[in-house]
Amino acid sequence: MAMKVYGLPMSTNVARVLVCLEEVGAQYEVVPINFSIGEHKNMEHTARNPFGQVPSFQDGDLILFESRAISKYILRKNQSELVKEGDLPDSAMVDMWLDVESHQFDRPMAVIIHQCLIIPMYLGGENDGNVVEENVEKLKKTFEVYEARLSKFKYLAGDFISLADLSHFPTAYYLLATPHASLLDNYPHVKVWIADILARPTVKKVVEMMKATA
Ligand code: GS8
Repeated sequence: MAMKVYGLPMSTNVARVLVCLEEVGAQYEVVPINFSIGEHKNMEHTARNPFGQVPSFQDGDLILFESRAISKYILRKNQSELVKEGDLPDSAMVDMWLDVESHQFDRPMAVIIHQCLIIPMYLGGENDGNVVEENVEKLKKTFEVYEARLSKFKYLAGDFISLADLSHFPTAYYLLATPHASLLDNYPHVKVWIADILARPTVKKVVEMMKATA
């Protein structure tokens, strides 16, 4: 039975899982969850994700939620090099930078995306400039750390691409659509790194799926 991902590809956390499935060449099915009718909060979906969020994921009897945990499961199941399972220090570096992505990049970016893209495009109304500014400042601090790291190594966990890098792609893709894309001009290594990730064939394929459901 094909693995199932519940949610729309346009959701950053769903796209993160999809790129892992593409990386390992898995057979999978995307089951759309319609936010506009509150499908993510119904009993059927909350049985799969008790937080009423997407993604959720099913592989046979195994049901998971949390996109990074799902991503690791898919990559480990397929012995992907993207998690460096066979090397304890390398795998620890992947885990560490994946946590950095989740806590230091995704948090400010989720607010920036909501304020700069979701509110004007889907909800109507104006964003809160102070909230945007506060989160752009947080993002700059993160980018300073990334710039220093990426001036020494090609990728975050070392000189090898990993889940820690790929995990950034959905949110980095949306950053480029906000008025704050030019921020990257101040961080040349980060800019090259993002371009490199977005040029990866699996990422390009998932970006097309994101566009088709936006
Ligand atoms: C976050 C899931 C999430 O916020 C993960 O899977 O990594 N830490 C979790 N999902 C959003 C869609 S954005 O991709 C969501 O479901 N929002 C609806 C809601 O919170 O009601």
